[in-house]
Amino acid sequence: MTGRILVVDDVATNRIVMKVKLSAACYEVVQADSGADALEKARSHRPDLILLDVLMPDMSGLTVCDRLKSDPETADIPVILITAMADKESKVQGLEKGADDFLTKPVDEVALLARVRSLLRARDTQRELRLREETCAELGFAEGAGEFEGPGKIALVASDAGPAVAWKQALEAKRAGIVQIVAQENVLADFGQSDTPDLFVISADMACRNDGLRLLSDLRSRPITRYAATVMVLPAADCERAAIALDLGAGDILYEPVDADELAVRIRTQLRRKRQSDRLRTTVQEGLQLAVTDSLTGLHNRRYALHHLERMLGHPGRGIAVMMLDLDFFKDVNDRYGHAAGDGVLAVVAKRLRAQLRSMDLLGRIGGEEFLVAIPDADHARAMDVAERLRVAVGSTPILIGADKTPISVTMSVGIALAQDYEDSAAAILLRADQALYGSKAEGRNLVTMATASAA
Ligand code: GH3
Ligand code: MG
Repeated sequence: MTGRILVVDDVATNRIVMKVKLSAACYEVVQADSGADALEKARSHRPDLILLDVLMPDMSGLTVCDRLKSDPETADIPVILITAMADKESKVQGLEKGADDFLTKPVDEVALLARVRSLLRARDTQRELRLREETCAELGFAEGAGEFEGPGKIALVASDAGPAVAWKQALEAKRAGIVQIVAQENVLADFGQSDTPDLFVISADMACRNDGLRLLSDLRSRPITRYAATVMVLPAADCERAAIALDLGAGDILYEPVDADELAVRIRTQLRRKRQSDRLRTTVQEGLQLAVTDSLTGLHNRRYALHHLERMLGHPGRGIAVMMLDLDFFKDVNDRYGHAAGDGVLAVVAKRLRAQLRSMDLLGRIGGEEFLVAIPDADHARAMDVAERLRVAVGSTPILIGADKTPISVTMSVGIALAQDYEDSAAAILLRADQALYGSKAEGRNLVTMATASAA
């Protein structure tokens, strides 16, 4: 992994020591020797991460952190505060100002590098999601809904009930979220889709040493809990396993004895980050959904349908029937009942078609009043049978439109082509289906026509 790291310290020796460690791990290092210098370089060099000394003559690291976090240009850059004195007050203060971690000098190299990796990984994910969100936005898809978010659901999994009860009381006193204590053996079995905790606080050691680390891997590998935030609690100064926990995907780590204030701020940060990622992920998923869907009928759109047809044809050994369906004299429907009524008819037609097909069949709206159907595992007889069913489903009963339920009758013509061999390209087979459709139109409409064996 590469990344650019801004090292801020007024003492040159400290900067150089840090630079040696980071360069050895292949990071690019930029240095700043004062608070003012740090603010300037954060903007001009766009680092991926900032290591920030707390005690500096011109400006405290806490102030620098505060300014970085309130400037939209630099707010997203993770910050690790580094200090000689590890008093609780400044630690909690720093975390509240938006710092991602607080390390004490002399900095343990293994712990530092693990923390750097984990923060850069989190940032990469955010970036990727944001990029996709921007793409969705540029393509004109809706923004993710800014719904109200209730309090976070927090699960505590500890070695024995003692510490868990104490954490629970402290977190509830701080209104950190809805807290429950979960027994180690129940964590993986207990949760369904709807009641998955947003965040797990896990002791590294439970019934056996490293049980917490194993549990963390399990949570990260299961679809239901994969995106939950995790905070790992380790014995004091256990930097080595802290590094392992971070590399396994823990969002944050904390050492015993657990300080309630610190736990509460760290949880708040983790929950905030998780919600941001959830929101981005939802937007991206909705955007993707919109990108392949026809908004009037909810069917796959042309782009998706044609692309998917290519893929279906790419799987040899299965007979595939491709059908072009076109409503008859649809222009007349619009002329007579209005365009809105026409839209309503198209939506109902789509529903009727869908109801006749299996989920593995492809159905898309590929033109105004033109649909594409592709059915795997279909021979001549079955294709004719399905097409006939579709034709009847659309044309046999009038469609009731509007508040007064105006009955509108439409019929549909169908052209079918069977994929002849593996070489049959989507374009060739669509052409044959289209020619067959033209045949149905020429013969009087409301008909199904099968393309002759080969038009080639
Ligand atoms: P044919 O039987 O030969 O297919 O006759 P037709 O009138 O259906 O065919 P034509 O291609 O002449 O006209 C298609 C009409 O479909 C024209 C257009 O007004 C209508 N149409 C296309 N897309 C939409 C749509 O999204 N909504 C509505 N309401 N009408 C549409
Ligand atoms: Mg038509």
